[in-house]
Amino acid sequence: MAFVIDQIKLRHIQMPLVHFFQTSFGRTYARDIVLVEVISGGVSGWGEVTAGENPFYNEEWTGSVWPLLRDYVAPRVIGQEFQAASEVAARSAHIRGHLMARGGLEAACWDLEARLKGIPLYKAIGGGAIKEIACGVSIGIQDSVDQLLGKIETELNAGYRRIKMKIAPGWDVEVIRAVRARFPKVLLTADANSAYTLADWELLAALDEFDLMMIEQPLAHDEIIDHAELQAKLKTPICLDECIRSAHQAEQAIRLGAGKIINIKLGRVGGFTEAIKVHDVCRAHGIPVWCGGMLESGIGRAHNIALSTLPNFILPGDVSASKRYWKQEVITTPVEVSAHGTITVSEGIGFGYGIDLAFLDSISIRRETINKP
Ligand code: OSB
Ligand code: MG
Repeated sequence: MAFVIDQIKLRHIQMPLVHFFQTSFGRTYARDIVLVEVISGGVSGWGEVTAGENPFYNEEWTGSVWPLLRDYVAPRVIGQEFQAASEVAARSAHIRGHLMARGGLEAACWDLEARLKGIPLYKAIGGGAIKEIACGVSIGIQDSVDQLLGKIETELNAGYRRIKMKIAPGWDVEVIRAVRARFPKVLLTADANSAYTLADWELLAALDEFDLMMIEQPLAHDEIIDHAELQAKLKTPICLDECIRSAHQAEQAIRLGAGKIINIKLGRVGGFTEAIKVHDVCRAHGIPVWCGGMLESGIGRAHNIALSTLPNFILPGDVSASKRYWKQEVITTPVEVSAHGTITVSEGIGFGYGIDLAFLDSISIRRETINKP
């Protein structure tokens, strides 16, 4: 369905996390999130930019997103006629990197298209093969092993199907040993967020004894070749996160044997159009995928749920209940997870949840409207 973007609204919100989240690259207490609203004929589509507060997961951060969208992406899309949301990403393909900023706007256009058609977002992207999303949780580095064990117990009692724990040098082999001893049967994974190098391969190989479902992005954020070398030395499957930014890179990584699983994040690959391509490449090669998370508000969370309905999202993802992150949500009905660890996809129009505009306004610290010239 053709549309012209009349207006783009950027909004920077601040939301404290219920519990800090620590990875190998740092600790986060509160999120600073840029939301993108694209408006066509009075209908709004919403997207969330998944960049972090600092350029530590990748090169983007909350502060880089705003000028990139305002000065480089908005002028290329505003007033343009698009036949479909799938055409939007190509309009900013000349920009190097900044995929999360570009992806936030692209995802907003898919939501807009779904709303203009009066259908749920998951249908607009060609999803719906899966209607009950299997959920895992990602648990950050804690102040003590006891705290970690307590958190894992809480999440398992809540019904989550897979536990991912963050690891880093000094919080790895012995911590995983303690977790495995306490929870011998649980589906367990470890995410290093690029904290190791190939020189650490013996330490990583020592994790083989714990029967991890996968180890996520052990090596550098931009490294595929070293992951291939490492995978050849490990029994544990490697799952790639940071280093897969496109379907082409996914294809290269698969060809080299750099991993056996890929985590797809909407923002990291620049939006739905590329995420679907990554999904399709993996599916064609028999590589299972799962949906990663970036501590999203309800808007990004709802987009992740839509994405997770594509058929190759075989493994439990990092998309979990709103209440694990937020005291109050930006969507009118928080995302909930059933006692058997699933999210039921919403049949509502667009991303399928209402937006609490009054609450959004109350947590917005910066807003800017870009109009058609
Ligand atoms: O590597 O998956 C990651 C959070 C921030 C940055 C990177 C990652 C994560 C998570 C959290 O693991 C997943 C979530 O609960 O949203
Ligand atoms: Mg990860």
